[in-house]
Amino acid sequence: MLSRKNAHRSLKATDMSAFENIIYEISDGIAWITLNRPKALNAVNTKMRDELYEVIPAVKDDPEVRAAIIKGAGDRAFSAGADISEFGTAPSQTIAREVRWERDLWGMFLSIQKPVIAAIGGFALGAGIEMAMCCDIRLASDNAQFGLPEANLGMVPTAGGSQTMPRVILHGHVSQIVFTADRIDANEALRIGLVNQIVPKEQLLSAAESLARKIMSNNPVALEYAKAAITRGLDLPLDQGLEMETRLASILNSQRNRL
Ligand code: CO8
Repeated sequence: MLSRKNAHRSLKATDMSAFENIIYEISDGIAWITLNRPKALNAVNTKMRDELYEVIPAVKDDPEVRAAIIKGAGDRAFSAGADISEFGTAPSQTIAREVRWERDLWGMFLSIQKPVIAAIGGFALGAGIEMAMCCDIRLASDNAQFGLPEANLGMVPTAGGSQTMPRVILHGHVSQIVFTADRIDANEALRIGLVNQIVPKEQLLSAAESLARKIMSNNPVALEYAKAAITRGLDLPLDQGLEMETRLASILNSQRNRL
């Protein structure tokens, strides 16, 4: 029997048609991941989390996939965060902790070596914005709203946000967003660097696709190495980061010379 890890490797978009809360499609090299619970503003319930856990390795391992775009179904939300109706339903804190450890969804997201774009239309709250922060580039519709409401719920951000957000925007902005639990609009998100660009909501997906295609016109191995340099380097002192950059560049050069 295939281990769960190896089983991921053989998954294709066609195997995932039975998903309930995710739509996974591949079109000309782009994997489209749609968070698909529009009636609940695409809130992340356990089922969606489990389905994402199946989809992300497929994005990582399928050579047909050159870039990914994640979006929400409908026009109201990217995702309104964790499904609050499930809060308090975990069997016990110990089991919940074990499950979370075994299913390090956010770490898995961050380990995708291909370019990943978040197309954020409407609300991106809690786990929603946290998921978008695991992406490389964030495009927002003009009606997007962002926030980490966890403090309001007596929680700290636990879908990686306390660590990923300070790697995207300045510490002071993170503290204000987390401590106040206030929502910010697309203009403020652009001003503080939380998103790369704002586009009219009806153009969000075409803008995300054009950006993905532009990126995909470049060498995929160079993109992979550049992503490694950018993301891993963030956690290294400058001298070690520069060494890593030199190492990656020379590996890439030697591969090119062998061709
Ligand atoms: N969970 C479950 N259902 C939701 C959620 C949610 N997070 N957000 C909205 N919905 C549902 C509503 O219950 C409503 O359903 P129904 O029509 O059946 O009543 C429907 O979506 C539409 O929502 P509203 O009627 O409330 O729409 P409004 O426009 O009035 O308000 C808001 C939109 C402001 C987004 C509001 O719905 C809201 O505040 N939602 C809750 C946001 C929230 O607190 N999210 C949780 C953040 S905490 C978090 O994500 C922790 C992450 C921890 C890691 C978990 C890993 C999986």
